[in-house]
Amino acid sequence: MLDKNKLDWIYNKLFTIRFFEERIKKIAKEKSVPGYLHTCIGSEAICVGVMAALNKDDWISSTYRNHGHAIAKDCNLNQITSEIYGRSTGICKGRGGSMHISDFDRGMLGSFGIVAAGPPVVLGAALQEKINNGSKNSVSFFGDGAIHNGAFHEAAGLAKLWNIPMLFVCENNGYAEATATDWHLNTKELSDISKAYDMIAYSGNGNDVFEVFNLTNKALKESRNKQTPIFLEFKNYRFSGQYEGDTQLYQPEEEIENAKKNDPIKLAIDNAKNHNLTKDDIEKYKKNALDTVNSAFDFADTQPWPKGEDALEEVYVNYPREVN
Ligand SMILES: Cc1ncc(C[n+]2csc(CCOP(=O)(O)OP(=O)(O)O)c2C)c(N)n1
Ligand SMILES: [Mg+2]
Repeated sequence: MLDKNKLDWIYNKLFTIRFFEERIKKIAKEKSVPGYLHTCIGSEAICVGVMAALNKDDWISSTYRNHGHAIAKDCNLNQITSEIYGRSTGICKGRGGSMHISDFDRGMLGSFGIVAAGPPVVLGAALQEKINNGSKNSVSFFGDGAIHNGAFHEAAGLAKLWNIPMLFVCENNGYAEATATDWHLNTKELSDISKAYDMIAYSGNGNDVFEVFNLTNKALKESRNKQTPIFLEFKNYRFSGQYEGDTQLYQPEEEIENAKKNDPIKLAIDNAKNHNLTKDDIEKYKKNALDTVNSAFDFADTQPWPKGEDALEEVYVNYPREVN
């Protein structure tokens, strides 16, 4: 049985991510923030279940569908929201926007708009841990679409060759942009791809936060004991479009309705009684999460914009000339 603090954390995070993304959907319709917005409704159990198995300073990488990973990695919600609003108090000082939330202090090595850009970065972090006898875990999140990208294969091949303990966590949400997974897959099961690298692989129900948590715990231990990478596939469903504004005409209504039966938030609520949680507990989690989300949006909306004269700060190269 999980202890109460862990359960509180898991349920608070699940609701926070869902309410946050629902609010993002609204602001996307209003077109009140710059840039593309991608929501992770349907992925909450993967974000929370994996992060519940990690320590606060473990390394992760994310994708453009990153809000849930950042929230579950305990990045500051006010700063995340400010970043999405492009404000100077954002987690990357408003320079990255929604798709580029990173926070090295919390092990969030980056969110990448480029598909499969994360695995090689996390491989580097994990290699460094191995060389320095470090104890931090290393986990790269990516989508089903990323398994066709060379960067994923390079990272997978090297991780196995160098005996690097790390997790490759694939969120198989049924779609890569408008292409359904069974249209783009050239193996019977997605996780079969790991066979090319003789890599251990497990698949789990990405809608069940407790299954995700248990499988991640098991994989972390095995990966460390055997000094080997492990591929984890979590199956779920992408309720949102590829981006906010996507008409989703390619996702049959019946398919969406069926997937709703396994909505990760619904499953977590159904599961609450098995963890001795009451309806009151659930209501408290919801209220707490909604208050946190509302105050983050209130905060972000009042924050100052970055100053033009700061545009050349914190870039790789500062040119020794005045910019007018
Ligand atoms: C290297 C690269 N190729 C193509 C794209 C365009 N693109 C953006 S999202 C996407 C689909 C990725 O799908 P998946 O990995 O399943 O992630 P999901 O959106 O389902 O979370 C593609 C091909 C890109 N961003 N980067
Ligand atoms: Mg996908």
